[in-house]
Amino acid sequence: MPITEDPRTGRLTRSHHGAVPAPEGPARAGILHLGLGNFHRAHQAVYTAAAMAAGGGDWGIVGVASRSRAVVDAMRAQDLLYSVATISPDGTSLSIPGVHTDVFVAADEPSRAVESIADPAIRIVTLTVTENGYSSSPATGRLDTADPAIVGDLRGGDPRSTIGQLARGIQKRAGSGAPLTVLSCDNLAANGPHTKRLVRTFLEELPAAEGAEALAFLESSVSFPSSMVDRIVPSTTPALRGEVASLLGAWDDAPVPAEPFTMWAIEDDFAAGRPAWEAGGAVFSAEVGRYEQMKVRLLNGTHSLIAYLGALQGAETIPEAVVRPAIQGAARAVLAHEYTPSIQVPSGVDIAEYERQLFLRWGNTALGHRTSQVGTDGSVKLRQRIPEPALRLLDRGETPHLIALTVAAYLSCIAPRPGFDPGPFAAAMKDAARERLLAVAGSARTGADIAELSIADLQLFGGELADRPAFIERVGELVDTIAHDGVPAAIAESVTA
Ligand code: CS2
Repeated sequence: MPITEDPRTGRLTRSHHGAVPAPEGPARAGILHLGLGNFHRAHQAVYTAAAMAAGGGDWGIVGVASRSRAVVDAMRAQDLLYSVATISPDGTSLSIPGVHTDVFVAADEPSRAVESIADPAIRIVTLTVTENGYSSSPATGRLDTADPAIVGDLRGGDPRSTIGQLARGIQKRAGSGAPLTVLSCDNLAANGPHTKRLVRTFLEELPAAEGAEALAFLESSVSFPSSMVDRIVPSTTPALRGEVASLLGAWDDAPVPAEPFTMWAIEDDFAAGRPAWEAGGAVFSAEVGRYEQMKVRLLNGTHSLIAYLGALQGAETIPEAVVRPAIQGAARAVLAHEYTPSIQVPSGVDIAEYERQLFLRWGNTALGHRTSQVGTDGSVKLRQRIPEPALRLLDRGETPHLIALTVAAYLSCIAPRPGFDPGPFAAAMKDAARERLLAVAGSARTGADIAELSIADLQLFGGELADRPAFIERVGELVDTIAHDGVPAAIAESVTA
């Protein structure tokens, strides 16, 4: 029987008293957050709660969901509260951040995001809109001015894209001149300058009479610090709601599961103040670029490899995948030979310890992080994770065998050749490029065709890898090995190559 709300205990609200009390919450908002997903609720919200507990300040958060109503409805019915369930094999503990002052769905209140960005009381706009949410072209990394949402937002009216919302909000805010910080918290390299470049291009695309003031204001008064965020946060399941209800003694319709590990490295460049996030353990550093590379390659790049190989081998979750000796061997090899040598380790970080932690984190069986979740949106995620370390080896005349295996496993999951069944967990991966890739796979005779069409013709991993025949050839061979001889053979070939 599904576990549902119990009328005797009722919903989580501000008057909830129990082992985990509901906090009072901030009176005023200073932050607008775009992307009210689980990650934000278990990461920035938790740091903000710690910051306000330690140092006060008007740093309440207005959370904006782009389309999805479920979390907004649940939080509204719960005085804007929800619990974070920190899950390890030793057990689950709950906390209630309680830092939101309002939440809304952008599609339901189409002008509100722009109005809020323009409101001088809002001093920081934070973003977790995923790699997919930046409207940048995978081939060039620049604003995709052919993207229908961007085309519409440039034309006028209430913007739908994140970059359109930011640019139109900044345009409106220029009138008051109140400085603003835009803080990207997505897994993108140099996410601060990247976001700024996209917003600037949007404003430059407007007629000069419309964009000039906003462009001047952007340069003088809006800062875009980079940040590296890290915490494994799966989706919410019905089982989690049941477990939380019994621990909390109240029904929470929108709890978030998260691992115990959490990290946030931020460049300290805030135009209008900031919360004391260091109270929650955030690191303010001039080396955020190094932190980003370390995280996006070592954690995320290897995560993708584990997810695609795991799904192809019938593993539903990351811990089920990484416990398999062959997959674990591939993960260790990609770290040792391809990712770790490509980074500059931030000062004070013990890289051997960081890698040891990665395997403990991936192995967290209680968390049940799904391979299909990590494998989703590979076309945009891999673009961030693989090109630079692959190019570094190719430039030295070496082949990045395990990065090639990552791409081959991805293509085998998303665009299987006719006759190859990648299994249900691969089928559950969502990807905006799936249809285009499937069209390619349908006419492909060999792995080489699929590799050529996706990497060179579609430039799925950027323009530079599109020009590297050695890499494309290796990916093609591995697609064939996976289809003919299976995943273990492809791993064995790549690890010993
Ligand atoms: C994962 C990330 O889904 C994915 O692609 O690699 O969401 C990962 O769990 C987080 O970046 C961890 O901080």
